[in-house]
Amino acid sequence: IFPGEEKAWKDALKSNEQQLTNDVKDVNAQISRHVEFTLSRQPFNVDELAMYQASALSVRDKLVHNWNKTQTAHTEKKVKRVYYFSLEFLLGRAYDNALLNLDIKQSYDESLKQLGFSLEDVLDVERDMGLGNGGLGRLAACYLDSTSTCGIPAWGYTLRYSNGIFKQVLSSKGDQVEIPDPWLESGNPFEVPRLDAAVEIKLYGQASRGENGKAGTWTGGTDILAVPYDIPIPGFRATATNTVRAWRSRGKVSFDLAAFNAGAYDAAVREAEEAETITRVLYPSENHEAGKTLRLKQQYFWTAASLHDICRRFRKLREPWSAFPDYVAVQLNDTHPTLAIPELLRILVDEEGQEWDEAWSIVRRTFFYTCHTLMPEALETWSVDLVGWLLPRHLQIIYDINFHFLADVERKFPGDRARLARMSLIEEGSPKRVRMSHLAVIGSHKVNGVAELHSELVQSQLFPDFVEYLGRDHFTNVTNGITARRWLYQCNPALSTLITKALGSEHWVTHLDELKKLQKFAKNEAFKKEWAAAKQVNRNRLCDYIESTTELKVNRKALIDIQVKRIHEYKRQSLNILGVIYRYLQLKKMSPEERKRVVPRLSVFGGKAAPGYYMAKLTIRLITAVSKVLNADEEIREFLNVAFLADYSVSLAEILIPASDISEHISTAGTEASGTSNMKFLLNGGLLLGTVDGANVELGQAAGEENCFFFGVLEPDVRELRLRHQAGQAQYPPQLLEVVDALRSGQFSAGEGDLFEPLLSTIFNGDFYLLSDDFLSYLEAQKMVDAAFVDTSSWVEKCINTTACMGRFSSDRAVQQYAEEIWNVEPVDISQ
Ligand code: GLS
Repeated sequence: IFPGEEKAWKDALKSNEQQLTNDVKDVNAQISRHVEFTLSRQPFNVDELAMYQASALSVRDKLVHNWNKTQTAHTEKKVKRVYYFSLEFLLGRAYDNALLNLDIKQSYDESLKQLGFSLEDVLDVERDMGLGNGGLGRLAACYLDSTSTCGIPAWGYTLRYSNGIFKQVLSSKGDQVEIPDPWLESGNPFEVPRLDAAVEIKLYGQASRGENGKAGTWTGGTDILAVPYDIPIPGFRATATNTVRAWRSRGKVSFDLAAFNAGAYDAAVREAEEAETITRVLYPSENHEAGKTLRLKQQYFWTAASLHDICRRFRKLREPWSAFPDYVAVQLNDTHPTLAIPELLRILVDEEGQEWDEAWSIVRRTFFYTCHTLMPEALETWSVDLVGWLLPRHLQIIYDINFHFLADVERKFPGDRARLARMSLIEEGSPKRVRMSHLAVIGSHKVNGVAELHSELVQSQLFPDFVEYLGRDHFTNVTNGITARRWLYQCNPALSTLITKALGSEHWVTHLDELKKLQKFAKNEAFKKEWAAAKQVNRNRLCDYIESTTELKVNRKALIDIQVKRIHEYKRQSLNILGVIYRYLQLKKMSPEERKRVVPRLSVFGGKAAPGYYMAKLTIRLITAVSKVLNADEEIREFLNVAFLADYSVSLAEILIPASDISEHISTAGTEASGTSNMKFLLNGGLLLGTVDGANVELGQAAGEENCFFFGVLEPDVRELRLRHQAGQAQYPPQLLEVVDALRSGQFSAGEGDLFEPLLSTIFNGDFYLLSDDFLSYLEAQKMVDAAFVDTSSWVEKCINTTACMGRFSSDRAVQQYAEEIWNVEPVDISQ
């Protein structure tokens, strides 16, 4: 396998390996080599950005070394791999994570000191890889981390958006303003461009069916290039290093010379520009037709390029196509990658000459689908006309799948036309639409929900017909998980150090169940003191952050109550802020003496609203308006203050999560599929204030209900309550009306009494998210939080016991469960 002399290669590679050691002197040399030769700079003009780039590149060298070993081992052992298709990978920053996973942070700290820099400042130069929106994207990142740590051969496939999730800033009035995040402006030292491995992807054109399920054709159209950029994902103290491969779109021809020579400069680059647009932004707006087309283009471009890669890898094995599912498991993260199903069929039937039935059987053994929602409207559909225009051959294939599928449904449930209409891949109407979730369900081997309650509701509410048709075994649950590397070890050094000291080693970082052993310290006064001290370090860090980025003055002794997540009506940030207003109104009525007996609060919010989501944006305005009033109220602000932290991101979460005393996960029952920040907060010794929804249920079971604050209506009652609202029979508690009156008086909007009316009117018109039904029990739960917090000793005991029970919520457990129960993929030992 070596071109030229084997010995020459082996000696050279050995010498490279020897240069990767982690003695400080060697690290100095590695970094300075990148300064001198890669950046082509001299020591006198190395600023923090240059030091970040050079030192990060030296870390990348180490990652690449492990990565090559990993890929060689996987190839030699002909292992089965899992391919995680996710339109979002919210990786955050890579540098600190790599230093910790490779156990080289100390050397780099010392080296940078010697070279005249502070590691902390250099780490701060890195920009977040914000290639996602929220929980779904961060889950994908946690799962890749865990596959590497657990030795499971995996690739993540995604798009390399040149603008990730927008940057959120607040206007002087307190409204969300979106600005672009060109995160690649200064390059990304953690990615490896693979310009030689570009793939051609076709769009538009003409298609024809083959006879009797034989090969069809797809001709004409436009070809664009998909160029892969690889990001290595290191395991914790492990050689195994998996990959996230992110595709960038390029024009096949960078510009049209003939048009250019004729002076038509715009036309000369138009085609290339159009191609580049595909990976310009994450989730283009769907408010207009062009946005919808672009989204569908993104989905096809990404899945087709990824499958092309996977098939190329498979062909090298020289195995028959029937063996494809023995080497390949593709996990579809939500419906976004569902076009992979007809695309693989197209490859098998049109390009590889497989018979339809055999091809369909291969497809159904290859794919697995995770559903991440409960909102029927969140299940994607695409207009048939749009699919046919952009992907004419795929539309034929989808119709053919539907033909066979509905014939089979008819065989099983003869004469049930209503059922056929409900289950069809095509929704009748004008225009007709392709139901991507139905295609994902029938084209996959297994469908899973992401928390126990969610998986039950997926079966009973979203896909009951499919449960009857495919059987219960087709559906399963894998409760989400989070990586303890980033979400405790890295983000909370104070608590991690204490835990390691108590447990005697860092073994817990990869075996999170070991935290159970903390229970025996829950009554140990000295340990509790240290625990509380660690929390105070984290609270101080957050308070410093708040005071340096906002105009707020905060009370460092206050109970810190955090709600950070995407802003959405179902997540009910509005319930939280209405509760804050109620608390404020009560504080105003108290005498100074009475106030001193109240537990001081700092309520922290963070999260982005979708740019076109009016009600979510108004909620942000309400939170910032309340924050302004409270902060200006000198007699109240030490007892109650509100901070809205702009531009919530993975890096900001790393500061927020360790600092909470309680965090709020208060969606209307039956609306949040799982939630994952709930797991992160509890792992970091904060307590849960939540509804009986998503993974809160299992978190409560694990931590013990005595350590959580639950409130609110239960899922089975939601329907009935909604009907009652529709019938105008709802009751509005006086506490809520008091808050509404205050808002209508303009007390929080400089006299503009109707500013928040659209938000309030949702409560009085149907109250779909049941704010009025949950308001009193929410206030009660908050009262219990205050009462519990006063008893510091028992509070800390609750926190320790909660953290101790979080083992089950490790993403290591989750990916191992996927590997065993769903993918049938084995871990591989790279050292052998
Ligand atoms: C989401 C759900 O809304 C979350 O409840 C869930 O934790 C997450 C990961 O499973 O997936 N679905 C989605 O579209 N975005 C999410 O964050």
